Amino acid sequence: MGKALDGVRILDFTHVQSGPTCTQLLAWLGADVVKVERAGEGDITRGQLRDIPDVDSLYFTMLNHNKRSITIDAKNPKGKEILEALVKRCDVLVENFAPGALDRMGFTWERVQQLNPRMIVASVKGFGPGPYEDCKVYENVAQCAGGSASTTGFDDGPPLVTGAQIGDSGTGLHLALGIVAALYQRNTTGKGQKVLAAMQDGVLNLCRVKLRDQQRLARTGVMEEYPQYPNGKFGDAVPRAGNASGGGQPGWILKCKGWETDPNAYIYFITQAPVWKDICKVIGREEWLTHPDYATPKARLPHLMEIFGKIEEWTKTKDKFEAMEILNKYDIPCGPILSMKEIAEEPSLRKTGTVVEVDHPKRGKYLTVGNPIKMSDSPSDVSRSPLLGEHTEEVLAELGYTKEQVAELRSAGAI
Ligand code: CAO
Repeated sequence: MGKALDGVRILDFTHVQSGPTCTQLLAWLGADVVKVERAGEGDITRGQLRDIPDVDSLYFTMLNHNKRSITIDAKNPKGKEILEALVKRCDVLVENFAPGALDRMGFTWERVQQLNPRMIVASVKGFGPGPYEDCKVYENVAQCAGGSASTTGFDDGPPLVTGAQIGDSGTGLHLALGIVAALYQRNTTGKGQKVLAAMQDGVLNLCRVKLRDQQRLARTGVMEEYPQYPNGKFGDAVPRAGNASGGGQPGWILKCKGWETDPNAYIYFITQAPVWKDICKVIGREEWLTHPDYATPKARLPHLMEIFGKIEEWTKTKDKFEAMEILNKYDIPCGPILSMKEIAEEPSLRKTGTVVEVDHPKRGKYLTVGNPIKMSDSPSDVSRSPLLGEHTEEVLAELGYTKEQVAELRSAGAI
């Protein structure tokens, strides 16, 4: 079966996490992704957080599936020639260098356009145009600058970063969408364009409900679904909401049986109004159904923490899976707090290809996250990440280089 992006050629100049997430997705959708790396070290993540000496790290392997790797020294004149040939041949150049690095290599937008007017140049940067546009940025900087950290955590604690890599992987996702849209537009215009996804913007896009709340707070001075209501204080900026639900349905994380020893014996519990009757029944608090403090969603708002405390008395008597089973019978929305160990071992995720076992010639078998986007006519197979420069000769042969020329390039330090 064909793939959605069959025939699309990507010149992949990405490194670390944000850019590689984007090009990995495009590769899973069928694009031919050729990753350019420097000979010797390659993408810095190959050597970071290694669990096996001298073997590409999981950090690298889990972000670079389905790609080919070619080593080119972009600052060597002969290396530059190879890159120019690749620019002419490819549809998209994706990069996430520090600001200005691609220009310093000689690949300005104007030069790329000269070489290939159909080329789409897609970039991740930390910030868009403005005071911080020249800054280098990593994940947590973006989480802090995009509004996530100030709105994550508990009211009495410091700002918190989240484990979900919304700055890097989140921005890579945004960029991938921009690239696919630019490819689509090129069908009618015949021209490439620049695509920029700034990490601050990507994080803010994912935090848009908090900008919603900022405006609600400015207008009303209070947000009734936040844990600060009714006894705490609101300032002039959106406070940290602990585990409160971001939507209109109050929720909280509650202890389950075993919480004393198991850090993940918890469940997320949502007191959705249409199932309130069932919640009261399940936890044995039917008197709440007629009590004026609990009977309606509005009446419950000032008592939410007390209500969750009472529900927790019930959840503490069940393990998280038992609680799920009981609550699901009544369509009460809830979710177990799953550890990474539990996720790695979950058979249904293996079955859908969301968690995949991959074989690597140097590290052996390892687990990775497969393509979370499932398409009925464009299934994704996950193939291992390339070794450094594994496809250099193959790609150069496709560009018309002979074996002798490849040997010359090697002795000139271009590849
Ligand atoms: N041949 C020759 N030179 C190469 C090369 C190649 N194949 N590949 C990279 N280089 C050079 C670049 O040209 C650059 O050189 P100059 O500084 O002389 O122009 C140099 O390598 C370093 O690139 P860099 O500045 O991008 O790398 P860094 O490790 O110093 O910074 C990072 C890393 C991520 C902070 C920076 O790239 C960045 O801010 N990127 C944009 C935002 C981003 O994507 N951040 C998330 C990263 S994922 O956590």
